[in-house]
Formats: sequence, structure tokens, C-alpha cells
Amino acid sequence: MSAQIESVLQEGRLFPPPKGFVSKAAIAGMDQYQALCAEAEKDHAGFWARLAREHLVWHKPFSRALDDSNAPFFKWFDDGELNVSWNCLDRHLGTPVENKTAIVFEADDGKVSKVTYRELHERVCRFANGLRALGFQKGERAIVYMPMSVEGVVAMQACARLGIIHSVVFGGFSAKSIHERIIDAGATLVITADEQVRGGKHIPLKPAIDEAFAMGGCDSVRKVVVYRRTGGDVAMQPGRDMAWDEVVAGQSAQCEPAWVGAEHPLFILYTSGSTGKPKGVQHASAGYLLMAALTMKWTFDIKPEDIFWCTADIGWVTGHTYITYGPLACGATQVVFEGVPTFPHAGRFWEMIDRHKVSIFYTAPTAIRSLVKAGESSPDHHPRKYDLSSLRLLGSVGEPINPEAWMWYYTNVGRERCPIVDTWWQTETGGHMITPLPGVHALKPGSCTMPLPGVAAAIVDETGTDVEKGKGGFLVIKKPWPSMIRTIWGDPERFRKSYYPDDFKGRYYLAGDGASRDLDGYFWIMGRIDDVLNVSGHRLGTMEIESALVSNPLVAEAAVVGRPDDMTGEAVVAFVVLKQARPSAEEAKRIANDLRNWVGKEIGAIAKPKDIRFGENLPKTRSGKIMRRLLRSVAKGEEITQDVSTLENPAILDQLKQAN
Ligand code: 6R9
Repeated sequence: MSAQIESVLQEGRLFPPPKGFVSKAAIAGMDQYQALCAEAEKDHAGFWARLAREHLVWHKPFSRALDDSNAPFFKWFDDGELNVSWNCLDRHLGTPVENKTAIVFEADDGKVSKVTYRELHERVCRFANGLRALGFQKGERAIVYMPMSVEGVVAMQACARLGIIHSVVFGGFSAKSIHERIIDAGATLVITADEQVRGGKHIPLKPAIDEAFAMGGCDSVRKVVVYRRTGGDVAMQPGRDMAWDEVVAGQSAQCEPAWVGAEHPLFILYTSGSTGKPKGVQHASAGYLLMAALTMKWTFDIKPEDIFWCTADIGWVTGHTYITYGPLACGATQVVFEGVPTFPHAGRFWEMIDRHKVSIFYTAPTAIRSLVKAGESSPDHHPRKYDLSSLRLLGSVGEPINPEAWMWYYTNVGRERCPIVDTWWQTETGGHMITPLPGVHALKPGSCTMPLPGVAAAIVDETGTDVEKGKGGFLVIKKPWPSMIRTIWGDPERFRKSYYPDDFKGRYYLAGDGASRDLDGYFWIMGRIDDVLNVSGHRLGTMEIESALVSNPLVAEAAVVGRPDDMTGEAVVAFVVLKQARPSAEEAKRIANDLRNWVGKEIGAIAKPKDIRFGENLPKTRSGKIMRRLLRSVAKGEEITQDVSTLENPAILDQLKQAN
């Protein structure tokens, strides 16, 4: 890691906030930022309590901010009551926001439709009433497997309105992944669509649900609601499956929300960890919503006239916080996009920014990298060909952004006028944690700069002691914060072990990222320190992919590592030992292809290994541990300079070096 740290710490370019920005920003200048930090430092719980009173509307006020009596199972604003959907919709009724556009939806084929806050409220109420009429109530779990659509947002908001805990499964995940999540969450309801449309192609969704049911054990589910996106031909099982239109038919446009305690779980979102099984990250209602609303104001400086566009999918946490909840809680107008950045051409994003006069644009480094390539190779679709003068702020999320991609984004998209907020956060943190504030921080390409006020981020060594500036270490958060993960659904012990491990005496939240601070106190994120890969901004556990591979009848053993990749950040490389003798080159190609598709079916297309190598064995220590460090070097094509004296079977390395 140290070579990496050295190279980024040499980044000397500095971009101060534009003058006009500072005076109008929600946090206007370094003095205000420091004053907020000092307020939090003085009274951490009191600071968050003040913000929770100012930014949320409570049905019943809370009397206590933080309950840390059962740490690390922290509770925030525990005796207060509210409803998250009420805070996103009803609070705007009777205000000028009521008739404002909430969502500008652009379909894959370019068709645009708009929904005002009043209309969105009506649609959420009708759907919630329909679910209520079917007997669904507070505390039940719903799997949402939906395309990017207004209905996807409506489904999530309707669940929140009734206190039903949603668990959105990304539309790219396989039937097997849905099956696992239905069972782990004990879901009673599934909300899906016939098909999704991306890049001009129809991709089936409902058939994946049927396939999941066919695997057995999904008896907890009482209803599957199917939204008709394309009218594609899908099987409907009488009694169990019901059309969306049927659910809302005849329902009232008013729906009394279920008032819930602040700590009532709002959602579960599965994410990859160090072991084979994805973790159901559980979030609470009030604390989560507070951070969603607050960071819209602090980080994105959202103003009534802004047009906000977050390009994430609602299947990831970014889509939860910065599509379904944050923008609505702030009464903002946002763009929701069904399709992909390169269809029908590589200028789609820039064309849409121009068409909808987007002023705040939030995307991922992987999308930027692919558009750099596309724009350079097809000059007609380069961002400079479009009118991007509506933009005033850019954002990045999901993985470290390399300084070259940052400069391209800053120059070609932001035209050197727009600050870039490089927001570091995680599924577990609920909202931004370390990020520039556009009216405060001078930017350094590749650095997420400084923690938000009230976020006690630090870098420590393995004993939990702060490291000196300029040195690398573990990124931790030393104090609880309102939008933090509450537990892993059904597995509190795994929560404690994963995030508050005994190594740090259980004191600090361990993020799982390596990081360093430079002499100015800026944070630089170096990537995961655990067995989690970041492929195109998506988290994938190496163990998860290994389990998928070994479940194939041909495979005896598998080890998966990451390799740096220009386009996807990291690429998946799998080392596989087959049960049969080592295959011929020809056969190896075919089996590698079959195994790729197998992983696609087991987890989802994003997890398919880019490179599969076969060997008679894997490099192991005499005690039988796979030497992953070595495999990482082999995957990168590096000379092996590590000590191999503990290696049981050194000859194996030569076999594994041969790519297929
Ligand atoms: C929001 C989200 C979390 C992991 C995180 C880190 C990486 C996210 C980043 C970043 C550097 C940034 N990550 N944002 N690394 N700079 N601005 O992506 O959540 O899918 O849970 O991933 O992504 O490694 O630990 P999630």
C-alpha cells in the first residue's frame, strides 16, 4: 500500500471553491465548517439532536438523542416517532413544493414523463392502500426487484409508509441471489416488474422471481406484485401473483401512514462481506433519513431551483439515499433514468444534462472512465459537443477516483467551473461521511478531503492508535452517528465481529478500507483491506465468488483475487482446480466460458471473472492456507519477489501464470 500512498500524496494541484459558491452555500466557508465541527466536538449527541429537530418532522418528539447502553448496538432519537414517507411527501403538501416536479423520468428509448410531488404522493398512497388491503403491515419484509422507474420509487416509499421493511435486490442479480434474500429476510411480499429495458434490450425480471420460487423454501411469501413495464409475456400464478394495476384499482389517494419509532427498521440492503454469504445491512428510520436530507443540503448544496441527477440504480445504497429518500425529503426535482450511459450513443448522459438542465450531477468513476474512452474514440459524443452550462456541481461515488479521471471530469464536464464532491461512504454508513463541501474545501484530485461535521473519522494502526499524518492505516469512525448500520439482519454477532472487532477492543467502527491523511489533513482512500473487491463500483466478496465456483460440479477448488483494471477499477481473477485432469488449451477456453456463465447465474453478471486460470493445485502454505498474496501477483503478471519458502508446492505457480 505504501507505494500507492506515496504516489497520491504527491498530488499537488489544489482547486479552491469558486467565489460565488462560498457565500451562497449551505455551509458557507471554512469558518462555518469549523464552527459546526467544534459544536459536535463539544456535545456529540446534542449536535445530532439539534439537527434531527431542525431537518425532520416528528409525529412525537424524542427526548433522548443517543442511547449507547448496549454498544455497539446504538440507538438514536429512540422514543421519537415519525414516518419516513410522510417526511418525503406529505410535508410538502400545502407548500409551493406541492406542484413542483418531483421526478423527471427518462425511459431507455428517450420518452420523458414528469410527476409532481402531489401526484407522487397520490401514487404512493394508492399503492400503500392496496398493500394494506391485502393485509400487509408494519414489520413485514418486502423484496423489491424493480427496474429504474417511478414505480420503483413508489414501491419503496409505499413500504416506508406502512412500516414494511424493504429489501431492494439490484435488477442485475440472479434468481439464486433473490432466493437467498427472500429466505434470509423472511419476506412475505415481492414487488417486481415483467421486464426491464436497458440499452434497447428487454431483460426479464419476473421469470427470475419464478425461478427463485422453484428453488423451494419461499413459502413465507404471500403475494408477488407485478408492474407491467413492457407487457412482455410472463406467467402469473393465480392466488399468488397480482398485477400492480389490480393492487391500486379503486384505492384512495389518501393513506394514513404507520407512525413508527425512530429505530424501526426502514430497510435491509444486502452487501458483500469477507465471507460467502452477503450481509443484510439493517438501517433505522429517523437517523438514516436525517443523514439523507442533511447531506443533500450540506454536500450537494441543494436549492429549490436545482435539477438533481444521481445516476445510481435504486438497487444500491446510493440509489436509496440519493434517489428514493434524500431528494424527496428536500423537495428537490430530480431526474430518474431507466437506461445505460452508452445507449443509443456515448453522449447520452451529456445530452440528458442539456435536455433537462441538470445542475447537480452525481455519478461513479467507472462511468466516467468508460465515457472518457467512448468520448475520445467517438468525438461527436464528447462532452464538449454539448451545452453543459446548467451544471454547477459534480459528484463522484463508489470507488477511489484516479486523478486523471478527476481532471477529465473537472475540465470536460464541469468546464473548470464546477466543484467535484468526491463522497466517501458505504452501504453501512447510510449517507456521506468524508466529502468535500463545495463552499468550504479546496479540492485535490483523488482525495475525499475531510469528514462531515459530527463524523469522527480517523486512521489507526492495528492496535487502534492514531497513525501519523502521511502514514497509511485502517479507516475507522470513532463515535456512533445517526445513519449507521444497526445490525446485520438476523445475525447481531456477525455485525459486532465485522464492524466492532475485538482487535480494536470494540471501540471503533471499522470501515474495511485502508486510508491515509496528508500533511493538510486530507483523507485519501486506498481501497478495501478485506476480501472485498470493487468492480465498477460494485462490492463483491471474493469468498462469495469462490463459493459460486466450487458449487459447479466440475470444480474441486477455487481462489478469487482482484487485479487492477483500467476500466472497471478492479477485475475478478479466478484460479480454479478442476476435478478432472488439467484441460487442453481448447477445452480450457470452453470450461472457462461455462464457469463464467455459471457465476453469472449464481450471483449476477457483475461477478463474472474476467480471467480464469486452471492449475492442478493452488499455492498453499504447509498448514494448508491459500497464499492469496502470491495469487494477486500472478494475476497482475508480476515477477514473484515474495518469500515462497513456506510454499508447499512451488511448481504450481508456473501453471497458474498461463492465461486462458
Ligand atoms: C456508497 C457505496 C462502499 C465501498 C467503500 C470504499 C468504496 C465508496 C468511495 C470509495 C474511495 C470514494 N468507496 N465511495 N472509495 N472514494 N468516494 O459505494 O457503498 O457499495 O457499500 O461500497 O466503496 O471501498 O468501503 P458500497
